[in-house]
Amino acid sequence: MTLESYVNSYLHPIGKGFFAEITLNRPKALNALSSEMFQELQKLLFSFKEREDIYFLFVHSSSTRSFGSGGDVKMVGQELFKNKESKAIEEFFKLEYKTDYLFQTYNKPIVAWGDGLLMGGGLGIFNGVSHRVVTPNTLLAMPEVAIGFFPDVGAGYFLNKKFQELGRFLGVTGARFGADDALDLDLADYKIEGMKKDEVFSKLLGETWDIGEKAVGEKLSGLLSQYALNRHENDKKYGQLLKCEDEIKVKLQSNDWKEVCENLLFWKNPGNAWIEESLAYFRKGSPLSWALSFRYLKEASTKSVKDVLLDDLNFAFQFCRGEDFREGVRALLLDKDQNPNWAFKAIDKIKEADLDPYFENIINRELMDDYFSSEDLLDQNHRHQAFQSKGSPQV
Ligand code: QUE
Repeated sequence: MTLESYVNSYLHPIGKGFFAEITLNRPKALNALSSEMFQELQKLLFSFKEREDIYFLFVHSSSTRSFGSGGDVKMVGQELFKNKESKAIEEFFKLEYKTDYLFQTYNKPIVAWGDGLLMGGGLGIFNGVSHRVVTPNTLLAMPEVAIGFFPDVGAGYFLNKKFQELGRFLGVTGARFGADDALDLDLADYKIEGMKKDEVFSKLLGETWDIGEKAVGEKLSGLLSQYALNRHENDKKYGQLLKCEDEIKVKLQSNDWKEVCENLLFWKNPGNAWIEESLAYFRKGSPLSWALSFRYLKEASTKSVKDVLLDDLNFAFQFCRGEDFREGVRALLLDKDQNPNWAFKAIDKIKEADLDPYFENIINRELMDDYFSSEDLLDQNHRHQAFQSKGSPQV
């Protein structure tokens, strides 16, 4: 392939068929995912879907530094300064969450090699696949509260899968975590040394895959398990989160966002360096984002992945109308002064009535539901129609 773009693909012939390699290749932006990249990913996933001669997909990054650092929120921030009703923003979030939905519901096994940064939008894609590989160098996070946003890309679904209080701790603080925590919380399936990638790849190329759809997934599981690093058999509390499971649960167990945020703010001397570090990330975030994120994650705990992604779309548009998201992107990613001027300076200034409007529906949910399930690549039927027509009643 001579033309290098942000998303590259290659069909590797094996036996009578192929496996499809997809490479995320925007290393200068640490693979921040743009609208064009989501469109390209959708195009590839749709074209491989119906082909019986494609056994499985392998998604990875051209750089060991990052599988994905997030969505291209720099673009979103820049657009927000021009026009809060920007069509480019509307299209971006529609494309992003539809791509997440496609990965979550794909009909073929997908191996994702999640080395380096695995944050925000990158984690959204990663979490949708059937075979999730992390390495000892993987650094995961849902860091959006730092930019006045919320844990999106299906986090209401995947952070709630196992140990809900621990998942919510990650979403509300933006804490960085590692491969072992990801395995503990069912956010990854295998931990393999990063430098084994070529060896694993060659192994996959040398195998027979003309064995039936179901057997392909099982065979992949077996092969990846052979390369996986063993966890200490007798030490279930291997990751950081499970080591502090009881303490975190006590702080996060309330249903009341204000109580939980205060528990975190006033958590003095936790006696654990990882918790200290996580609380430092938390304190830098937007108080309004803490409150909204906690309530959002809590309410998402019983929802399907599609409902969560449709909620994400609605919530993202609500955040675009507010002030903190634009301010957070400005302070951290555009001007880089690291000094956001948040709408609410403290959690005790926020009232339930400040949160309620964010939970009102402003999208045309039925149309967006259809859009998520359609293979309409050019999006002719859904272009710029995310919103309910002005003045229409809330559904
Ligand atoms: C919180 C975030 C993001 C972030 C930093 C945060 C995020 C994101 C990026 C990012 C990183 C590198 C880039 C880029 C964006 O940083 O979502 O364009 O080149 O995408 O503290 O949520």
